[in-house]
Amino acid sequence: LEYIGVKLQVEKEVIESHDSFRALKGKQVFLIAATLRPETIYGVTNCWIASNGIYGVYEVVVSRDSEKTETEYYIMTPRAARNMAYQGYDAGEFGKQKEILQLSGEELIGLPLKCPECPFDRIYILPMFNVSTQKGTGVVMSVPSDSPDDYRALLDLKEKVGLREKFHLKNEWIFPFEPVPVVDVPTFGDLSAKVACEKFHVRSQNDVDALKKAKDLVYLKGFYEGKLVKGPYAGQLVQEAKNKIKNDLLSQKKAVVYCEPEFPVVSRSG
Ligand code: ZZB
Repeated sequence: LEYIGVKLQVEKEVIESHDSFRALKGKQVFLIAATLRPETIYGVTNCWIASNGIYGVYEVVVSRDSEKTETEYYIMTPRAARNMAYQGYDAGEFGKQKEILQLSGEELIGLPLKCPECPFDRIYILPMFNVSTQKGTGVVMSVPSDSPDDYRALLDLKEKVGLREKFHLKNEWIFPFEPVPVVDVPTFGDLSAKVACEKFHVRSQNDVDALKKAKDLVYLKGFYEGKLVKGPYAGQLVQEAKNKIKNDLLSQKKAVVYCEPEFPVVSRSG
């Protein structure tokens, strides 16, 4: 399975001031969000991680010549880092990942990020129960306009003060962020995740069966009938624009390719 890994940069001030990032002063640090829908990047509102997951910061050589080597630092699960080390994202030796430090999902919550092409200057890392550490990179870009999981999880955080308290979430990380129309789907409109969640009576992010139905429906509709309404390819069908957006992100170094072998995955962390 081939994902696009979107590079969400941890804000420089955080790297300079945060105690756990001492070893990374002056470095470029990115969370790598695995997506199959790169064309929805224009509607990202936040980044999801598994609060009970284990993550690491990994050193990756991105270019090398006789003068100097250029390195970047990627945050993802150890499992994803191992996979990446076999895909040209190693620290200088094929198949070897170099872990700089480990971080718990909980420590990542609330960090501000810069997301390429996204409508907000900064977005925040938030917890979602349906993020699996056994799939992709364990980091997900949230697009509540087009992903039912994201739509419902963001709404849960807005509606449930208990959830915000449990994870010590600040209002400013959540409330300014509303779904942004990106894809228009005939009969569904431009917030298809909301429509699908209402159609299948999804009441919380724990409603996994209803969420699955909602997701299957909008995946199909969005891909075959969806038309972009945001970004440089607005007006084009998703089918036509998807690969152009993917190639733009890759050539502008805003994303990397991330592959993983196909094997049975569990859909929940833990
Ligand atoms: C942005 C996005 C926008 C996504 C959308 C979906 C949709 P699949 O088919 O289940 O493999 N994802 C990636 N990694 C994880 C993870 N570790 N745990 C939970 N979810 C994960 O789906 C791949 C999608 O699942 C990815 O694409 C990512 O969310 C999420 F409008 O990225 B997507 C109808 C779906 N719409």
